[in-house]
Amino acid sequence: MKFEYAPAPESRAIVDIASSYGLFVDGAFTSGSGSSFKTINPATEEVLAEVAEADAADVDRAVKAARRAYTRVWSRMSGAERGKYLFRIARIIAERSRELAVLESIDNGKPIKESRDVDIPTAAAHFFYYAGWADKLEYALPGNGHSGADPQPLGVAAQVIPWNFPFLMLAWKIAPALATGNTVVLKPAETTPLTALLFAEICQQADLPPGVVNIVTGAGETGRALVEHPDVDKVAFTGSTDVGRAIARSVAGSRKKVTLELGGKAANIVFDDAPVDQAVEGIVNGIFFNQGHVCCAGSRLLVQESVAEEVVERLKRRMATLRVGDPLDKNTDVGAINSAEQLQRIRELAEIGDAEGAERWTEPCELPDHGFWFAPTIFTGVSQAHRIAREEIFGPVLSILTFRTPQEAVAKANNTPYGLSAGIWSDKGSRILWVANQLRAGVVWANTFNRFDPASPFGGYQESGYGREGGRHGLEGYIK
Ligand code: TXE
Repeated sequence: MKFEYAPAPESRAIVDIASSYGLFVDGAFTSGSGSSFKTINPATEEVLAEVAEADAADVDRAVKAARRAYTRVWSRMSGAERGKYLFRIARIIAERSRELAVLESIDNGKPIKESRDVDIPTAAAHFFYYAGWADKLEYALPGNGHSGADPQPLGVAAQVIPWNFPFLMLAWKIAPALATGNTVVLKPAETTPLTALLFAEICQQADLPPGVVNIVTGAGETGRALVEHPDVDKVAFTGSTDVGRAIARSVAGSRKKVTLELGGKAANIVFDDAPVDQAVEGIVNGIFFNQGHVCCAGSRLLVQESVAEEVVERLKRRMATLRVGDPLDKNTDVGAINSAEQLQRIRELAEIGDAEGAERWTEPCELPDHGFWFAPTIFTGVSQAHRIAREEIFGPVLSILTFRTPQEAVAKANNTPYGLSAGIWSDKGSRILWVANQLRAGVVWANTFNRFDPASPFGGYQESGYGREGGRHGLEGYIK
């Protein structure tokens, strides 16, 4: 495994990062209450910008702006007109995709080949997809009365998103909300606010009516003020299970419709008849894509005992070829961990794995002492009782367990409080179908992993949350 850091100044030069940013409220950038926080480049610890921290009064201004825009403009507009704005936003995202990708990699730490080929194009695809829905939802003209069966928007949506896919999560949240006629106040995560602020600029460029999208930056307190605001009709949250639970409690009994997309501990199940090379690629993609900061990461490998040794050996050989380092280098496979806190969490859980008796393996890789880095790591000899087999690590750490029969694989895969995703690797269609039907997971991939499409619904069971995002099902969270 190789660590490589050769700063790529030519890519850095295509983004223009201001020294400070305000909030985006009612179509304009404003300074807010006066407090601010710093966002840093996790690969270097360099301060990128000072960003306004919204307090409850700022959040209230943003919700009021969203309410005004909803009542006066957005809910009165025909779906076809709303669709035009969404198409325009989608086109601008596609046009500015290089700038967005570089900014995302600088603020988040993810490899540029991922932000360039996955995050930003998939975000644009979400806007294109939901733009297409906007004029296919209503049966009566606005103002001419609706039949009781017509889908109606909810009103103002409060949306809180995490740091692992900052721009893509924004698209997952904002595109269906606007298509269905809602207006939005969105809070990006405190470690990755920059692409959401660039999106605010894109809204201006698209001439989106003021107040339809508002961006309030800040940490958990800002998020709390937003989701608890009494004039919010919908809460959409992606983040940790603990915060999701707190939000569900705080809005219980109110009129707010809630969707929660929380953590996961997905099983990636490899049977003895699986195409091994393909499966190894799927394992690597499942856990090392985006440094493992993925709610649906294949963080538990369940491999059939008869092929376990071979699969683990091939996996180690493949891991030896991974390049860890500069997120802006297009050859980088594994970038920086997003924050010092997340790095600490990963280190602690890996140490718990050592203490519990699992065997840690990582290809030697010299990491620098600045920036936040964790080399791709696997644990063998893991049992179901181990904390590294039960808890979400949210880092490039794979726990490997074995099984003998398909029944045992299913029992182990389902032995988790989560239920977001799973992967199956086998050459036998009947086996894939049988296993997929037994798994308690919102998304099941067969002979692939981490595939996303705007037309496919995504979401979990149990402690992975409720509601679906993406596809036709993604509209349901935003209509009455
Ligand atoms: O999440 P938080 P953190 C998991 C993952 C990770 C752990 C902690 O296991 O290690 O959570 O990450 C906002 N009311 N996931 O601490 O705190 C916060 O500002 C309203 C899985 O970063 O949940 C940010 O915008 N909002 C996950 C967002 O919630 C609040 C992705 C997520 O932060 C709030 C991220 C509050 N009381 C972490 N407190 C996934 N499902 O993909 C915080 N926030």
